[in-house]
Amino acid sequence: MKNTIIICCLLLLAGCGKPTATQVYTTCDMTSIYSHTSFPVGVAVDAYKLQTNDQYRNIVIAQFNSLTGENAFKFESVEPAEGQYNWTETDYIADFARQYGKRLHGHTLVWHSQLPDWVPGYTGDWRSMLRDHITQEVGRYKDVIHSWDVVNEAFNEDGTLRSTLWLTHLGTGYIQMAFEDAHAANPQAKLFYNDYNLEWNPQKLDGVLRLLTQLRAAGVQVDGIGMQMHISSSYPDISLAGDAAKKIANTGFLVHFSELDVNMKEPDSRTLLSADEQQQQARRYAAVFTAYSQLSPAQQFGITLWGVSDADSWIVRGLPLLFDNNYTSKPAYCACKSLK
Ligand code: 9MR
Repeated sequence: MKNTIIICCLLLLAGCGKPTATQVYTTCDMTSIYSHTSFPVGVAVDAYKLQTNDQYRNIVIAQFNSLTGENAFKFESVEPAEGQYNWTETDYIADFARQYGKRLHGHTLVWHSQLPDWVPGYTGDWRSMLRDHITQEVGRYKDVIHSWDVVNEAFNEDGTLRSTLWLTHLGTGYIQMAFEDAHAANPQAKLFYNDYNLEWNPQKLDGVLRLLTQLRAAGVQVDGIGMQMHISSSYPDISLAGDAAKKIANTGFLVHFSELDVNMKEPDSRTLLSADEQQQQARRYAAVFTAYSQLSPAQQFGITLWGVSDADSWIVRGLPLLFDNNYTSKPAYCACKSLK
């Protein structure tokens, strides 16, 4: 009897140290998120909000050590008319990064979306047009942007190349051209390919890895892959994302969780999640940060949140970010700082 009691006590004690599936995230101190991780933690920013919204600006300054322009650096914003560049917002973000010593990641040089109206009907030399755009943009921010999403979302879900204007006018070599142009404009910059669903769709990931590996073998500089990580409260299983990230890392590329948010798919127009939903979201964030932290440090480029507060998110009614509409931190914020 005595022995049975001792064994029971030992078993209970052994169980104490194990993380429970129902860990509750409540409050935490407001020290920067990145001081709790061994990798950079970034956020997508908007120049106008940085200028006009103090709460937004203060959170960006205090919490993150890496920035991505959410829309400012896209083709449509930067070159609205052929050869005529608008650097107002990009310069603002670049100056902000310089002033506060934040890493700045460039997003994005070549994408089928957010192209200005003049591009689809362009009748000149597409090769020169692409080169000029990349050379101007990468060259201008050489001192402050040390990494770029050179090509964004160029693959279909089945791993084949997406049919885009770039493919139509420049052929399958356009991805190589873009990486070469970016490298020529800033040989020091780390160059990324960025896409969504890589976290759970192996067909798509394999297509991307096949092409990027070929480019590397041909001597083209390709440094990393951005897994966007627009995930929801239930999908995908984070272990799938962790496996995909390891596969990328094992192929020798840096891994960037480049646009992380956790869509809670609010059916109505509530502006706050219930306590249960907040915990559910927090556990998703904790799992993502944990999976990322398990990558080899040499392959970790960092995790970037796709916006500051729920009010800033591109997802309408998803309440997907770390701060609520009033810029108050959510349990998800504490979950990102709970890495052991
Ligand atoms: O968050 C961005 C949103 O404000 C823009 O309206 C949208 C335009 O397409 O782009 C959003 O960001 C996208 C990113 O540039 C590429 N991956 C998907 C992101 C969400 O749509």
